[in-house]
Amino acid sequence: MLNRFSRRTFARLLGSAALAPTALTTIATPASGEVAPSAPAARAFPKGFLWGSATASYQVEGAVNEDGRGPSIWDTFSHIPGKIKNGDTGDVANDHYHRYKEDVQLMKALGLKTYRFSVAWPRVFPQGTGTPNPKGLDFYHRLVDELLAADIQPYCTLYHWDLPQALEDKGGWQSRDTSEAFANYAGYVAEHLSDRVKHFMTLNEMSSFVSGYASPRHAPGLTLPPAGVNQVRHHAVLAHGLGVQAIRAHAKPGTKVGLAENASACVPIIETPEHIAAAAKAMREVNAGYLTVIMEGRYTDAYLARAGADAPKFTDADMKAIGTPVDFVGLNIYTPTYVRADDSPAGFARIPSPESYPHMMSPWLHVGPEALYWGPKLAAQIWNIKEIYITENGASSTDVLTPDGHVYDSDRVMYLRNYLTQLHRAVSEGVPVRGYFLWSLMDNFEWADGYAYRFGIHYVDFATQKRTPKTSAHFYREVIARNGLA
Ligand code: GBH
Repeated sequence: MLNRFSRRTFARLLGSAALAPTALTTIATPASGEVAPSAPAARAFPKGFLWGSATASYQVEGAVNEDGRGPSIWDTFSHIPGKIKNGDTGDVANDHYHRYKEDVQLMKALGLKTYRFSVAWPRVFPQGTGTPNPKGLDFYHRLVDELLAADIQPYCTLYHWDLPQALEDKGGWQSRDTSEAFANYAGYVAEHLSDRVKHFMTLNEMSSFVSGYASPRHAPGLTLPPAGVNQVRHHAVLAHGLGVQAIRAHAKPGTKVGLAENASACVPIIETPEHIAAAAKAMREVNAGYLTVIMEGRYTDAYLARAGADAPKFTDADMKAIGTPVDFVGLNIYTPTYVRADDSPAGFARIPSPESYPHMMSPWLHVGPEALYWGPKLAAQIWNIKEIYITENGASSTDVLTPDGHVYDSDRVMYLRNYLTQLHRAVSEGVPVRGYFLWSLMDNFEWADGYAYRFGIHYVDFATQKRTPKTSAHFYREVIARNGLA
């Protein structure tokens, strides 16, 4: 699996004292006879490719009771005994609310071109609707200013799952009013930040927060019957559509609007024309309740047929709003959905991952680098998308801090190199991927898994809040500096 660069790297690693931040230049400095650093990277990305990293409000901010923030469903949920591994909560998390300047310096040291963060709705509207709380928005003004001073473009997500508890008390995403409330909030934030933020994403991973109404793992932890879940899903896509319209109505001209969606990235099991055609069919149908309805403005016949009597209730006006054209599409891609051609009317079948399938520390995180090729390629083809970002990609690991203060996360480096190689394959063919956001800048609150599963390229000691760059941070810094993989 290791390519030439990595063998060289690891050979050197074995012989070198350590990958200390200073020693790291050792990795970057070519030994005599090797390619000079000024030579173009062997697997170069297009000029101006936006290398970024991502986090989300509840996962990093902490400061849950400060400056008038209202409670969110994740505050409530994480305080229910037994819901989160080790009884963890996001009360303090990475204390990013107070340490954002230091964190922007981490980004700067990496050479990030862009950073994706999310706004906590209950900071801005503590009750979800009604009177805004200026102190809450001030934090994002400070953060955006700090990013711009460091020459890092802010990409802003408006909803990364921290619904104001006051709205949940009135039905949350079961209620259509929540979709309207979201649009109001989104328009308000865009109005105030769009003089400096040029890219907004409405919702992060609709299927993930919709799952909070179908299973006990995510907030609010309800288990509704299928009709209820389908209605929640409809309200999610409706919130997106109304949000796009509200942002356009209130933002400065030139503001771009999209979303960050974990559409299943369908991968043909074998790269032959028949399996590729099956993967394209699957990509539309598997994502019918989310990305497909947003891109097409209608539910597919098969989706409605599958739902039968449990289909969501909707109006023509809803569908028009949902299908409001977006400026870009963000794809969060971690795992592949393998597909094969078959003779069924659908023309495809999904292949579940065998028990033995390689995965990262999170059991769901199956490793399939081709997802980063086929995901954006098929999406661009099917919906004629002109601007795509990989809004998340990354890996969880055990990440042991060695006594000499290093984290040699060779598993994450291998994961990233293999995925980025497939992304390179896509952009080389002209798939319009403009940027990539690595999840995550630093270890953080991993929802139901608490702080046990680490996704960062910076190690965080949650007792001291010390951040330490892992080997993957040094790897990523090299990728960014060379705008390529070797
Ligand atoms: C993203 O979710 C999130 O946007 C981000 O906040 C998160 O930290 C990151 O990825 C890493 O997880 O546990 O079997 O019920 C990734 C997609 C969808 C994966 C929900 C986990 C739950 C599977 N996630 N899924 S299970």
